[in-house]
Amino acid sequence: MFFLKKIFQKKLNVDETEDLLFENGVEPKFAELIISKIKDNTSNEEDVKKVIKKELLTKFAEKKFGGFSPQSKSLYIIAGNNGSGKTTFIGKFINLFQKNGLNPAVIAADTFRAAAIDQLEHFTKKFEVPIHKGNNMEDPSAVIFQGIDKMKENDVVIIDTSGRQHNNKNLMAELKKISNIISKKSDQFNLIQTFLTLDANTGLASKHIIEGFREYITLDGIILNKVDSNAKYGALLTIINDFEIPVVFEGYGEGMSDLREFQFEEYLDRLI
Ligand SMILES: Nc1nc2c(ncn2[C@@H]2O[C@H](COP(=O)(O)OP(=O)(O)OP(=O)(O)O)[C@@H](O)[C@H]2O)c(=O)[nH]1
Ligand SMILES: [Mg+2]
Repeated sequence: MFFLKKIFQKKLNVDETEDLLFENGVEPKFAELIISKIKDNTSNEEDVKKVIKKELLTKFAEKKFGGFSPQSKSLYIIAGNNGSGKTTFIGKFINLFQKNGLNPAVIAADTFRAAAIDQLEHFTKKFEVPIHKGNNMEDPSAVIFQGIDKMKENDVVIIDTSGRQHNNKNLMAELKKISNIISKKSDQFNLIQTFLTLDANTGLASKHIIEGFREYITLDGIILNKVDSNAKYGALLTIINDFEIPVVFEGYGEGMSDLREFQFEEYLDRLI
């Protein structure tokens, strides 16, 4: 992050600049674009920043970002790789809905690990929101089906799913089943969305994760977590470029307020 400052302060040459950009998750084609702008405007860091920002803002002008508006009768499925920050995001998400005067409820569809439910319950107790949980090893779809019926009084239903690798066919099929079950309840909701959580440290490998999940379910938004701890923030340029899935939120810490709606220009300000 803030790579231009490093390039100017340390007076990096082209090779060193390239290395720095790659370490930040910037893929070669964007690194080339950035380096060409640095070469054209060697004198002033602020000017270079403006030129690069302008170029990227123009390039991504058609893309959709953020666009989140809390509303009643909505359901969110939170899916993603192991440890990508699903459950923590749900804590932050509950907080956000409550701040907007809505009363969310949670379904714990991760029935594989008791610890996963404990972790989620920590948040539901903290915010005093209802949680529906199944028994150990119960079919997550069945848990969700029952949970939705129990939560008719709640404005928002948030579903925590177990971590899964995108190339695990059984677990991905299970996710598809979850998605199908929920579509049977669609008359109860005005909005049903599936968010994919990504760990910012995953960098460009996130492309494969997105592709893997997309093979099985429709993804309505990306949540990029752990941007506070990451050295690969630049990979988001590629994710935005290659997919038509809006990046909706960024998680930037473990605290319940460490969540912001994604804004592309702010992102560029932090990255460059
Ligand atoms: N620094 C930082 N840590 C985070 C962030 N989000 C989550 N974490 C941490 O990352 C670890 C994994 O987060 P979880 O929320 O448990 O991830 P998960 O996707 O639910 O994990 P599984 O259910 O095991 O697949 C925890 O130690 C969190 O505290 C973030 O935005 N920044
Ligand atoms: Mg979890």
